[in-house]
Amino acid sequence: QSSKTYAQRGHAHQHPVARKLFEIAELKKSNLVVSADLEDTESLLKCADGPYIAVFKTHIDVVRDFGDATIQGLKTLAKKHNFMIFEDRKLVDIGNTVQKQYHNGALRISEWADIVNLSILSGDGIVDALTQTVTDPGFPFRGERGFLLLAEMTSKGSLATGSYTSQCVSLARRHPESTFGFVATRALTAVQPRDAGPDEDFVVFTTGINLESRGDKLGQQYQTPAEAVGRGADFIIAGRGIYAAGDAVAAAKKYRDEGWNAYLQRVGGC
Ligand code: UP6
Repeated sequence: QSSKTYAQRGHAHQHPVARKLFEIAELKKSNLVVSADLEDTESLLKCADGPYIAVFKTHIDVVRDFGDATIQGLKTLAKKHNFMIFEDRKLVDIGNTVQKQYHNGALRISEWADIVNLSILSGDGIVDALTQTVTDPGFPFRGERGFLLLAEMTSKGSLATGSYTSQCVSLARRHPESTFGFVATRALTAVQPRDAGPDEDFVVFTTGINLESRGDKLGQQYQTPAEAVGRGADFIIAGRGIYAAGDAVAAAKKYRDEGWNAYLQRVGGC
């Protein structure tokens, strides 16, 4: 895990999305990702309309009235509050298919999501294909889009372990122009460290964050912000802990403060 500050990492990072992400985190003193698994545009946008969020994570295919108003609303709020948008789409298919799912298509992910995540179950092809899409001279958001690999999962019995996880690290190392980090439960720098480049700095997003609960009835497993950051999370992702709380704004502030204090402790800032 990194003991450098977000400011230091932001200055040095080769990926523009990671640079912007660290800049936002530093400015807003927030490493909080709100996972807004809400099912209509109005609730989704209401959840995004707050000051504590560094990244707003969506599952856009659960929004029953998804359309232009959803996209415009998200973009306007991202500008107003200075946060990035992460579509948790977990793309997984062959290269030719994911290109269509990511760019254009029904969800128009490339148009509004700064970040999207991929599962590498299908092998290298998915990362090759989407890297081609975002680096194509005709792609309208060149330099503004980045990928995370889904290297581990928080659900009980997850198969994203062992060699699957180390393959994610190897693949990310081969695609620094598009891929800047992982969704994982811990820092993965210790995975095959001999292969690591000198300036390697993967950004770790950790799901399954909750202050009140250790899990749900469907196999989700939680850790606290402090536990996650202590294991190497750079950005903590909380869903129901925030949006299902009585006062979601107060809950967001609480998670923001916990995540930020844990980060300060890790980098020796308090
Ligand atoms: N998510 C996980 N675990 C993973 C990957 N993704 O929980 O390994 C996603 C879920 C959900 C969010 O799809 O959007 O993170 C967790 O929500 P919760 O905090 O309400 O459990």
